[in-house]
Amino acid sequence: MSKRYTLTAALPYTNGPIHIGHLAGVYVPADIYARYLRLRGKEVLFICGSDEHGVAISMKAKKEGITPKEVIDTYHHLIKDSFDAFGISFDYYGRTSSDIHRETAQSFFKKLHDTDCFETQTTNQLYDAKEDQFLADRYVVGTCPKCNYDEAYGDQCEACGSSLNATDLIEPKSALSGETPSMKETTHWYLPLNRYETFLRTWILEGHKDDWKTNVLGQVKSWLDDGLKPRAVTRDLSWGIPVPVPGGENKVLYVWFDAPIGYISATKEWATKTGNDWKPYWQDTDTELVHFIGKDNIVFHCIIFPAILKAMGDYIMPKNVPANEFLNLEGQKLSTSKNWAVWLHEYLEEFPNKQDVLRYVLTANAPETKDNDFTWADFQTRNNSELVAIFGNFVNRVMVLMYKYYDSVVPEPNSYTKADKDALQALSESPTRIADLLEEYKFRAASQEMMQLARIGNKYLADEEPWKLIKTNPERVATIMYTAIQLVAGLAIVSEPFLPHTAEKLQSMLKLNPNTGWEDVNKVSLIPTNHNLGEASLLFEKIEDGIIEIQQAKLMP
Ligand code: B3M
Ligand code: ZN
Repeated sequence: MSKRYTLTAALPYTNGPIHIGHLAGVYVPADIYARYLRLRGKEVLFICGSDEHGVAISMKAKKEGITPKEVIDTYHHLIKDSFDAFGISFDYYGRTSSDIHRETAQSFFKKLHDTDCFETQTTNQLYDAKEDQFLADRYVVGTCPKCNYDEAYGDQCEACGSSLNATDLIEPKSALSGETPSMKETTHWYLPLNRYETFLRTWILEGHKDDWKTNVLGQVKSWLDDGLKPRAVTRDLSWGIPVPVPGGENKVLYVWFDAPIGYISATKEWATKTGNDWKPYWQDTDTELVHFIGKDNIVFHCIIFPAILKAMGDYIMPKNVPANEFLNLEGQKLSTSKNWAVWLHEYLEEFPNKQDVLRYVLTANAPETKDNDFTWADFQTRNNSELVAIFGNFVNRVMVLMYKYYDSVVPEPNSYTKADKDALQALSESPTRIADLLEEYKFRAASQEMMQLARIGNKYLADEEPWKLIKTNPERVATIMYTAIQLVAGLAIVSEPFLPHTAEKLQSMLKLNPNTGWEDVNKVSLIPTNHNLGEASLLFEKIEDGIIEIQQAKLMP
């Protein structure tokens, strides 16, 4: 394991709220990994922030008749607050409209410009004469030349992930007027990605062929095999970071040039606020940099941003980019515009104190290797038959019996049977099993390994039936209850990355020593004899059909 970890999560656009697709694809896995590394005592910097430039925000502002600044302020605070309430444990959450970000992004551009890393090209670009607006990025929609998806944008096709030039689109239409665009000459600065083809091929396709996910390697390989072309990194737009060199008047940085630099500017803001140095997190080869993103962002995090960092010279490359696929909702693609989504801020209002239920369901069904589906029925089943019936039931029975038989003071064990030893063996193995999976970003499997420990505890108690022995064999019951409380304590630790709110509640119920760490779960005596336990309270509650029907009805048009 490395000395230091810089973990980044994709900066959400401030043109709308966060939904379960963002959570499942990016933020829950990133948070699980950050919490796990902290539990292992590692130095972790978990960075995110709002992505506040780009055409999507200008279009939202135009549609709502407000300014882009009003749009970003509304959604920056809504998004940040909902992440906080959900328990996504960023160390810092910045925003790309900040001065420090503008200065950082402009300094990147200026250095690359002054060291001849750019080419300038004067070309004919798509133009909407009616709106007197060049049509870049989401200002133009058309058919993707790669996969024929008919809602591809000027810079990217979200269906196949391809990065596009607007002039590549088939039958382009202005997203502003619906008109077919004309062409107009303009000059931009281009990052010659072709210069980095050999570097990228060696670094990724050879260097990471065994430890990067196949879906990521597959996309990178297809772009490299197609041949990389120079990519415009400036735009004829008004909303964005001004181009800081002569000739850049009325032009701004392409949002995907500036946004990833937002990870670095947010790190600088964090360092200033905490009295730390930002450089080790981005320029020290002892640091492990991991980007958590969705598959539509692979090209920007595996090709374009690494090329920018390579050109800048003294930056580290990401150790991994474990991009997830997409999450669908009730069998259909999540859609902001069609309001076919479960919004995080609404979930938090309608399911207060059930953050961990959604975390668990989104992890257990995570689209790690292929698109996957979220259904409210599955949400209810996972809550009722796993979190309530296994995890919650096991913990509650142990705590209640401890109170009933021993007034919540942990008894002295006597001789162990094979069943006791098997249960304690499973406990001692669980942290390594879970850790091995988390180290490979297999969060679904890791969450099931954690749940398996609860299943083992639940079955152990059901098989040993202490309630039938308490009158005839109290010595045996003492050993059973001592063994069972060790499993409960182990769960309180290994569940923390997945179910942080539940783990916190359970650790205080157990009055667990706050210094108990991941490594301690390997030992048998997590909770010593004569330890005073706290009061039991239910960790989860059943979700009734009616509650689910309300959510399903909300989705119906
Ligand atoms: N704002 C999110 C998206 O493409 C984009 C990520 C930026 S990460 C630097 O939906
Ligand atoms: Zn496509």
